[in-house]
Amino acid sequence: MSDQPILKSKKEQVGELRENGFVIVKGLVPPARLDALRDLSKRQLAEAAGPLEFEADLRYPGAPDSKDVPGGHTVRRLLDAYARDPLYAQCATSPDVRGWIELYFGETPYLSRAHHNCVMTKHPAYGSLTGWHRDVRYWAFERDDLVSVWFALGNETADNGALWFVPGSHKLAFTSDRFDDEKFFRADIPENAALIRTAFSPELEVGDVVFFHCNTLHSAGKNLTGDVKFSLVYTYRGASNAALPGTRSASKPEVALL
Ligand SMILES: O=C(O)CCC(=O)C(=O)O
Repeated sequence: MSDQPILKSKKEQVGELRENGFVIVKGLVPPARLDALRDLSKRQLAEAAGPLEFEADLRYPGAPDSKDVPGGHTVRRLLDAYARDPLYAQCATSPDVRGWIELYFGETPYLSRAHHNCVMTKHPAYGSLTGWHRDVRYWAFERDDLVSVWFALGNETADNGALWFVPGSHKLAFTSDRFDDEKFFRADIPENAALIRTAFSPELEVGDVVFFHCNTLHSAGKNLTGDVKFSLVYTYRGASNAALPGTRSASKPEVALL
């Protein structure tokens, strides 16, 4: 028997995304580019290069209460990755990413610069956990059919705050009372808790990429290790699925992946 991993075709990977709501793709980003992206992200974090989102801006569990207390300037996101350095833009629009996402949508993909479009930095101290949610909660497009692409710039495990997903949850219809006022999926409702028990946290190796649907329920824990975790995240839509005029989703020019 061979020890070689079974490599899935792009078509099979897209099928897995459709079926499960997420799929892990290995080796989509060349190692040299990954090293450069990680070094760049570390540098930009050290320089506190703006625009930034701070943990204290969102105050999720584990975050400081304000910017005026210890840890108040812990960065959660290096925002607008696409514009902050050509290296990030190249990654977002690379032929490999475009080819993959085009196969999923079956039409020209567009990169949203209004959603995600950031490097997430999860810190051991003052880094927060993110509750169960669907990414679509604050987005407004003609259809709920967008895909987020998460590039692991280092290894990601449950210990350092990796993502958890509820397989198949992108296909489920929920009444609004299953979510709280901030559109987090309520873990105190028994039916919700039963679904959450089916969640899975894929271990990511540096360079792994997760594609996940905007309706897939996911969460992420705190970083219990000693090192900051870096992940680059972008969101794409198909050409026929426009952002609704006047919404935040339509607030920034998008990038067509031609
Ligand atoms: O890394 C995390 O805390 C999760 C981030 C996330 O799910 C999101 O920003 O939508």
